[in-house]
Amino acid sequence: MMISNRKLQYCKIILATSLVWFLIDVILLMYYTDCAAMGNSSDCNNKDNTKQHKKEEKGFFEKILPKNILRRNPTGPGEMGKAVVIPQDKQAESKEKFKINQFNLLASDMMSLNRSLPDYRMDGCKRKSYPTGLPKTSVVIVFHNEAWSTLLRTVHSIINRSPIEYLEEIILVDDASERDNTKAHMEHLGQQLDDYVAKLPVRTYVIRSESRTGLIRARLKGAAASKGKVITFLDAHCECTEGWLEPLLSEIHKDRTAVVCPIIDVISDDTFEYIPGSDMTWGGFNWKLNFRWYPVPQRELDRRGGERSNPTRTPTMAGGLFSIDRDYFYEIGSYDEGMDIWGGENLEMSFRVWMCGGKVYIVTCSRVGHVFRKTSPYSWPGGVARIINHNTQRIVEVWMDEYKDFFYKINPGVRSTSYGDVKERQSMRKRLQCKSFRWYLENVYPESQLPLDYFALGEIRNKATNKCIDSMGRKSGEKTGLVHCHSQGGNQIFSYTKKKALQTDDVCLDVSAIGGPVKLFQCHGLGGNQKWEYDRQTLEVKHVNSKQCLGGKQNDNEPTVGTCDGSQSQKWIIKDMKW
Ligand code: LR7
Ligand code: MN
Repeated sequence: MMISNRKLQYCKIILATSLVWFLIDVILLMYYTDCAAMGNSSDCNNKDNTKQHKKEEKGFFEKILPKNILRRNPTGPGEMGKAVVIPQDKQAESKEKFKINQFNLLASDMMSLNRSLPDYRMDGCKRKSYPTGLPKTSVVIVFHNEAWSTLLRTVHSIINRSPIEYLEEIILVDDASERDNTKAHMEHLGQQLDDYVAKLPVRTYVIRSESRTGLIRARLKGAAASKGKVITFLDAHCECTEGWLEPLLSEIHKDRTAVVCPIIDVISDDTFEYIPGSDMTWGGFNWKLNFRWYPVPQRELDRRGGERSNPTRTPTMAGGLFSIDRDYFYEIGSYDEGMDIWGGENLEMSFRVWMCGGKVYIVTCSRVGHVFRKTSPYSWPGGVARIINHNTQRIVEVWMDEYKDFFYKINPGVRSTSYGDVKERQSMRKRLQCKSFRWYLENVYPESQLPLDYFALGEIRNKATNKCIDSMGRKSGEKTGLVHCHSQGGNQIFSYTKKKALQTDDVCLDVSAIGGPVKLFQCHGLGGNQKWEYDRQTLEVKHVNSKQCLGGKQNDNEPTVGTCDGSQSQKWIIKDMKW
């Protein structure tokens, strides 16, 4: 085949252009391929700072190359969000180091502080355009004994993936990390950290608390120092992805009473693989007031107009990652200063914001990764239970009105923990003219695990055996127990709800076959296999679908269902029936 001269000329031009582009690529890659685990190396430090001086040049390249190409180093450990593979001869070391932070520290240290991540956003998000002139944010990150590489990767990911004009500053609050002989591996959180962050291209500084205050008061300290129009809180082991900030700021720009969270993706505590989370979950809680993810109900999907890139209204937030207008943060009562160390502040803030006129959103176009740990690495002065019971009682006493019964009855031991004085928080609630908890359940969270109306909240006692139905602390899908009644509540607390479910915590008595078994199953609120008719005259508890009766025999340690026969074994006392 003949190729015309003109075509040949054309090919040459294309070839030459490609070559130039290739060379630019190579040069840039050499420049931006930072040292893996550059952590302590001052070389890398300097390299980072030269970015600042070469800003013009970088700006120029950023215009012609997409950002993610600039930072791509395809061969490094963990790049593009992949799992880090620990070589055979380092396995033992990795296991040993896991204990320090309760995540694979060696894997984190092997990765670049600037590791690349794919752009996980939905198409609908990539197409969105945001107004210019969004409010600036201060980013507040509190930590106690955090690792260098996770902390600095959080900081780098903010700087790398936010429009610089929206970053007021990054404030690191060191909640009295233990830089002493016993915790020599925390030495990096002192002067070394100050020196490192001083050279970053965004104003970043460390505030230190004299003594351990817990994350809630540490955040208050950071917030007090902040200068931005917006405050963004992050945990100290996060990675922000491309375009995470604009959608958050944009929602606050539209409505200053919006408290906005990104989708929280999972960074594996084992391999540091970046695993995108679902945009179809929202925040809820159970009777014990543990925060839980649940599927977004159809009602809310419809409200979003079926467009998944629109923000989801969420009943509660996870707590660690969110942005809020700074003035609004204070207007609405910031945080409860009486809360210690860890836990509960996220539910407290969620209830407060909704009940006092604000909104809580998950902004599905914003994604930030977080290292989820199975256990916590640090100490809990006075014990985990004491701290959590203390904080949780402060929530229920201030916010939950009569619905606090659920919490107390399922946690009978809690009352022995003191929770300090909540008068100030209660009068703040009055001052802000906040709505009732019932209003919250009706309007914000009708799918809640707390039944809005119920006939009873207590034990279910069998007449023949005098034994009680007991969840045995088991999970959804497992059988229920029938054991000696201890009258202490806890696992023997059930609610007979207005929807005629027999519910304890977020599980309901469920029968899916004639003759049983009686299992615990996630409550769906739709009746079906979870609907029971209690007859206060005959004392029978009839499973509506199967028309069989709940029964309990002396030698059985679980309740059964069978043909209704009017025997004592099929009679039950459901105490405290309200209607
Ligand atoms: O005494 C302490 N002082 C601190 O500064 C204890 C902790 N901290 C710091 C800690 O170093 C970390 O940066 O506080 C931050 C949160 O503690 P983590 O990471 O040990 O706990 P977590 O990830 O389980 O925390 C979740 O629940 C907390 C309840 O108080 C907070 O709301 C956290 O911000 C929250 N984290 C998230 O929402 C991220 C997603 C997890 C989920 C669901
Ligand atoms: Mn965390």
